[in-house]
Parts: sequence; C-alpha cells; structure tokens
Amino acid sequence: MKIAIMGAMSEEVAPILEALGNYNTVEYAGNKYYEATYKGVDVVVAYSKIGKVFSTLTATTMIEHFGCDRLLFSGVAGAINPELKVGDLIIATKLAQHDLDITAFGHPHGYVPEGAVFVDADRSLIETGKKVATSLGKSVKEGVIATGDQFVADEERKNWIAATFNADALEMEGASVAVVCNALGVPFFILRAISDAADMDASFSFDAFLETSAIESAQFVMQMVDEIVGQ
Ligand code: 3QA
Repeated sequence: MKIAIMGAMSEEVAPILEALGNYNTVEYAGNKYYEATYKGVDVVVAYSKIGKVFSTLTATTMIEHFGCDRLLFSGVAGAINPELKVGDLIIATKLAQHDLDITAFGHPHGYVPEGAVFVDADRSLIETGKKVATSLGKSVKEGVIATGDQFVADEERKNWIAATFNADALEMEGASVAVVCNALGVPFFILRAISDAADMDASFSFDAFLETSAIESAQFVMQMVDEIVGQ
C-alpha cells in the first residue's frame, strides 16, 4: 500500500507535512514530492499548484511515477449549499467539470464523448470517512463537488453551477483528480473544508480562512490515514 495525499496549494499540505514530521523531498516534473513512512505505510505528499491541469499532472505522477495505489485530496472549497459554513467539511460523492462545454453540439455541460458528466468517488473510502467523522463526533456533509478553472466570486455563476450540477461546493481540482484516478483504477477520496461562499466576498473570506480551513481538512485526512493504516 502506498497512499498519495495531495492538495493544490502549499497551505493545504503544510499541516500534513507537519503531522508526518520526517520526509524526503524529491523534485519531479516541476514539483516537489514528499515521501514518508507513516505508521509503517508509505505515503507521498504534494501540492499540485492551482487548477485542473496542474492537479491532473500531480495525480498522474503520484500514481504512475511514485506507484501510489490510493489517493486522498485535502483542501478548501467555496460553499454552494447554504448549510455549509466556513470551516465545515464536505466529502465528495461525485465530481463534475463545470467549465467543460461542448453544448454547441447538443451535449450536456460537463460532458465529452467517451467521458461522463460525473465521476463517482470510492464508496469504501467514503464509508471510512463517515466512520472517522462519527468517531470524532463531527458532522461531515457528503455531496456533489463542481470543479473548474475559475475562482468563483459571483452569485450568478455560483447559482448556475448549483442548478446545472446540483453541486454543494466548488473548487478547482477535484474533478480532474477524479478523472485520473478513475481512469487508472485508483480509489480516491476528496475532502474539502469551506473557506468562502463563492460570492462577492469570496476573495476576502478565502484569504481570511484558507489557513484554518486547510488545517480542518488536513486533520481529518490524517485521521483517515490512521483508519486506513489500521484496517
Ligand atoms: C483558489 C484555490 C484553488 O486551488 C481552488 C482554492 C476555495 N474557494 C473557491 C472558490 N472558487 C473556486 N475554488 C475555490 N481552491 C485560490 S486562488 C487565490 C490564490 O491566491 C478552492 C476554492 N470560490 C494566491 C495569492 O495571490
């Protein structure tokens, strides 16, 4: 077993590296990858940089180059569902690319031929996540995450994404990581803590809560690792 733990921004993986303590840094394909042994299990940690392209590269590298056989993503997200407040956690059940658009040919948003609008996350890792939530006494929401190469800070765009994908939260990497893991047969789990509400105050909220929300998510993901390692 070799577990990939990834985020998009350095702030999202910093608390994970801190929890691991000792790691070995490897540079590859323009990024840094951090290798460690945690409770006897190999882990590889990295932040991809922001967006679908960089996250695709990092997820692929972690699987194809480093040999990871499961992937956990930890980070922050903008809330769509009004029940989600800053600091709340959401586990992705399925993910879609909200900015993938060949609707001119009659296809639905998020769809390209031989692809699918939604990619399902791994059911058994979601169950592990729920178990961890229960043991921590935390309420963690499960829901749809929409991904696109856009920081959404606009009520109209947010409402469109909500209506089109029935999404509960949005971010910029989950669906691309999902596509990679699905294609390569690697079980994946995407966890996000809310940093903002993707509205006109989003950039301020994001700046204010990136660090604390990233820690919320990372702590939960480390509990997931504990649970997986113990299984
Ligand atoms: C965007 C980060 C990217 O990795 C996606 C945060 C939180 N709120 C969001 C929103 N819309 C889309 N995505 C998100 N992450 C941060 S760009 C600012 C970078 O600052 C999730 C996310 N509303 C760098 C300093 O200049």
